[in-house]
Amino acid sequence: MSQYPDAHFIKSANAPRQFPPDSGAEVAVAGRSNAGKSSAINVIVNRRQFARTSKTPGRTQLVNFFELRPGQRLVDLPGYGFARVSDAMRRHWGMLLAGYFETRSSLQGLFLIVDIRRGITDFVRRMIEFAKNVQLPVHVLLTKADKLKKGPAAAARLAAEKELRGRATVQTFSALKRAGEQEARAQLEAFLEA
Ligand SMILES: Nc1nc2c(ncn2[C@@H]2O[C@H](COP(=O)(O)OP(=O)(O)O)[C@@H](O)[C@H]2O)c(=O)[nH]1
Ligand SMILES: [Mg+2]
Repeated sequence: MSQYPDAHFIKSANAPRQFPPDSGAEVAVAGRSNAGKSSAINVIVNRRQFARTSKTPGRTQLVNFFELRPGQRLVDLPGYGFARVSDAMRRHWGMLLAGYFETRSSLQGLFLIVDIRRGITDFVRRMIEFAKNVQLPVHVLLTKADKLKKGPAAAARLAAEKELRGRATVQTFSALKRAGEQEARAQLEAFLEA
C-alpha cells in the first residue's frame, strides 16, 4: 500500500510564474538524466509509473509538481546530461532551477539522485552548493546499488559520506531491488514535517 494513496500530478512549469502556490511543504528531487530519478520517485511514493518523465522527454525539461497529501508536494526538477541539448536550453534550465531554489519558501529539502557508479561529480557538488546558499538540507541517494557488489557499494557510500560530511546525508538505494526504500521515505517525511 502506498503511504500516499491520493498522490497525483499537479502541473509542469517552465517559468516561476507557472509554479503552484508556495504554501505548505515541498521536497525537490534532482539528478542527471538517466541517473534513476523517476524510478526512485516511483519506489519512494510506492506508485508504479507515478513519475514517468523518461517516457515523456518534454517533461524532463520542466519542473514537475506532484501532490503527495494536501499541502505536501514532491517536485521533480529538470535533469541534465543530454548531449544533444543546446547551450540556450542549458541556460534556460539553469535560470529555471535558480528561480525555483531562490523563490520557494515551502521548499524543505532536496533529494539528489546519483548513480552509485558515477559517485560525487561536479554536477552533485554544484547542486549541493546551490542548496547550501539557500540553507536547504540535502539527502543523496546513491542509486543503482544493485549494479555493484556489496563491498564496492559500501566503499562508494563511505567515499560519498566522507566528501559530503556536514553538507548532506547519504544512503545507498536500488529501485530495482527496492533497497533503501524505508530510509528514503523516512527522510522524505522528516523533510516534509520540518
Ligand atoms: N539496475 C538498476 N537500474 C535502474 C535503477 N533505477 C533506474 N534504473 C534504470 O536506469 C534507467 C534510467 O532510469 P530513470 O528512472 O528513467 O532515470 P531518470 O532519467 O533519472 O528519471 C532506466 O533504464 C531504469 O530502468 C536501479 O536501481 N537499478
Ligand atoms: Mg526521469
